Amino acid sequence: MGTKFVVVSGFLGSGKTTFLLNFGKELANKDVSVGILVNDFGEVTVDGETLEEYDMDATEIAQGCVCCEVRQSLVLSIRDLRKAFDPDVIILETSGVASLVPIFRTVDKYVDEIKTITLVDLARYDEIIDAFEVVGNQIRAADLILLNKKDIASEEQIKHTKKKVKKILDRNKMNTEIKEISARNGEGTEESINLVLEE
Ligand SMILES: Nc1nc2c(ncn2[C@@H]2O[C@H](COP(=O)(O)OP(=O)(O)O)[C@@H](O)[C@H]2O)c(=O)[nH]1
Ligand SMILES: [Mg+2]
Repeated sequence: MGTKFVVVSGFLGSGKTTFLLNFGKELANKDVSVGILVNDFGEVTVDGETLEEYDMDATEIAQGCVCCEVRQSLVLSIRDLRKAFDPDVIILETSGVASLVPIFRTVDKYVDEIKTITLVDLARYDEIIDAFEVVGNQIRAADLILLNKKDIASEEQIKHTKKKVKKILDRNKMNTEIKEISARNGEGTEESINLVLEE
């Protein structure tokens, strides 16, 4: 199989790192080799030992956002990963405010396929969506939407957020799969693996 590139997007604190560590481990368990690129500075750090244990290799792209000023280092990081061990899957954790279209354009000619997974924080959706247009973009660009932190969200919050996300999709005549998960409990990996490994 050629290199598949998975963009994990979502606002700062939505649970991207928490999710992608579980996702990467599950892929590794299926003998899929994984390289991870991180362009975010959240609460959960990507810990080298965890990654090594599962044959994953992580590179941090610091000093700027990969969607704009450090596009070149994104390309270089992909090349380095491919040279080092040619992973089946490269997962990029975007910075919470990244625009995705410039990333797709940058990466397109270096990978075989791009899939985007967007995390949405159920507990904080309202305050974020109204303030940041980029969240709408992340939802529209997604191939799979994971509504995260269902373990701490109320029924009301889940219903409300789902409705708002659906509205954005409907407006754009999109029918993207939406799943409520708790990344902390390791959920969402199965749907993501299906998305990435489907032919
Ligand atoms: N309750 C709960 N907290 C979560 C969940 N997923 C992530 N978090 C917490 O949310 C915070 C931000 O998570 P992180 O993965 O760093 O988000 P990122 O900034 O998008 O990478 C951390 O304190 C996580 O432990 C979840 O499913 N439930
Ligand atoms: Mg993070």
